[in-house]
Amino acid sequence: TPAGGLLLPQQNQHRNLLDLSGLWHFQLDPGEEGEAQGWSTALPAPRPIPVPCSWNDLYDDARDYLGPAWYAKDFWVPPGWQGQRVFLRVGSANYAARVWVGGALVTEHLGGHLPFVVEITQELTWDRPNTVAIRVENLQLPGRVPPGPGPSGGGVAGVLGGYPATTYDFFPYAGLHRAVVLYSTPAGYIDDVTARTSIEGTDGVVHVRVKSVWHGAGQGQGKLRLADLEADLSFQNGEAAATLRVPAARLWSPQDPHLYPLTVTLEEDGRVTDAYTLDIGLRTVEVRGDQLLLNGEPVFLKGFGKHEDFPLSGRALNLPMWIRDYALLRWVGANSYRTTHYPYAEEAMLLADRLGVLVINEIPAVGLNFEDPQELTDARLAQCLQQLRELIARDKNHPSTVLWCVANEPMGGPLLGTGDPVPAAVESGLAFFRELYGEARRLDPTRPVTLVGVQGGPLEWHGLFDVVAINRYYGWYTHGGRLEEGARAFARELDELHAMFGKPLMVTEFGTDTLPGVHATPPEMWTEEYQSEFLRGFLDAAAERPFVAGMQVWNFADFKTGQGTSRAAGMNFKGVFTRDRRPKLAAHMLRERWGGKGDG
Ligand code: GCB
Repeated sequence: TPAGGLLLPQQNQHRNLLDLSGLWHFQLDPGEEGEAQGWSTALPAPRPIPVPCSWNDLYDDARDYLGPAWYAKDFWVPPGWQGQRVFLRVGSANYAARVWVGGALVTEHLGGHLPFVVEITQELTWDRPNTVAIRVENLQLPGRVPPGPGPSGGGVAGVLGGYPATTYDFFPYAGLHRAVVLYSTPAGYIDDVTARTSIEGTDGVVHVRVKSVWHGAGQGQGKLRLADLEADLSFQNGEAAATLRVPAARLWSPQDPHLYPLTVTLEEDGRVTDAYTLDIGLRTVEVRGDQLLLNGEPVFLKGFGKHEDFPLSGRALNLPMWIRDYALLRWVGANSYRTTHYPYAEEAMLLADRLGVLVINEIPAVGLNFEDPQELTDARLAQCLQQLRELIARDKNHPSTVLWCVANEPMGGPLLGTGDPVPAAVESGLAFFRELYGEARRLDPTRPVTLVGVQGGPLEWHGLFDVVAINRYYGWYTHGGRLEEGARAFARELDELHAMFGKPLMVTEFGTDTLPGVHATPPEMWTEEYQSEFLRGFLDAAAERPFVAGMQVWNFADFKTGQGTSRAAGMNFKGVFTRDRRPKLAAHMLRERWGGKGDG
């Protein structure tokens, strides 16, 4: 088993990669009989399913299904891989997974949206096909993250109602949402690379730590290479570090998202035995006073909260969707988004690096409620810590990630100002978030960390973080139909929060449900005019306040939710684009305001 690195697998002259995406066998297991019946070697009545894909939109009986389901596929390992170590990497299994190869249980993993890896060299056969079986189970349980509906109800979504019941406001899509790949490495291999960048004068400084797994004594040599720069790596107990200094560096920014390829090699007896290349960006992010700085200059995040959501493919990697979404971000003049409410596909992160998009990168901690019993809170903390470690391991080298976010709208009592937060819940949350904040900074001291707060929620929690991030719906969930009053209440709260914390402040959600094609003047709730005027009012209030470091509209596009009385047709209609990416009136307003360029 690897030491824990989550490097994106790559093909080169030392390593191999085989993507198992495509058609797999699939079977629901409502009676939970698959393990006892040996489904790990063959499914008795399989239907075809694509991987990656959510299962929900494909078969009627799968839509609202909660329970285990099995995926299976036969594969050959290319003969040229013999003598190498072979690993299986699952990009995302939502939610709990167990994996068998050749009928042997090889690993288990809890939590969607993040990859896991297991070495399967010993389990493979070379003279006949191998079988991989993955049991994916998607129960909404209170001790998980995101939690299933618990003793205190269903969080925000509990208030909204909804079927299937969730603590969050999006459809509980499930399945193998990203690629399952096989890859091979030499016996001694590069397991992890951490590149941290700083700026000194006009130099870009790259400090690189490498972890390797050696078949010998854990010592060895290697090299770092970036353009024509080179440094030696000398491993002690599998670890080595070196620093490169790039003179007259071309810094990474949304205006010029320049990437430098960084190559790490291992050597034995002067011969290169393993190599790994990643593209890095030279840039810094920091908070100073009430400003967020990128490369030492104040930066403002214009953009959206998003979802990985599209008809039929559900929450799965959908490259056409991503390419279109990046084109539309450019069209509308946005420079950022938040990965609401879970980590997005690695391909999306690579594109953000390349296209110069700033990402607030969030773990799947949505629907936390600190009125629940302490043992649930403890179980959730353990999972949040695991998800944070996995996310930082996966995404730490992406220049596009400028902020880690450890939770969305944790609850500590009544919602939306209908009562005061509950003191014991606030205390419990303080201990929880102090720990998460500390872990994020320990794992990655180079990026600020935030928590996204709900309207009317406990303000104390924000004090632990580098950036104050808030979701506000004055004019929608409160002050309905009264846009001006809502905007004034919003502006007042901005000033209060600034006086209270003196930190950069971001509005990470603000928006209204908007049925495309429905119009009214004067604006009325649910119409395109109302959305456009609501967003304008919030943007105006923020524009007068230099401590506001970002405005992200909720949402980029309409998205699927559970069924309920407050979500027409099982959709959240707060998108400025429809689910099939057609602009509403607000998209044109934003484009004018944000100086959108290009033709999408
Ligand atoms: C929120 C949540 C988001 C919901 C949104 C809404 O505050 O963070 O997940 O979808 O409100 O539309 O109510």
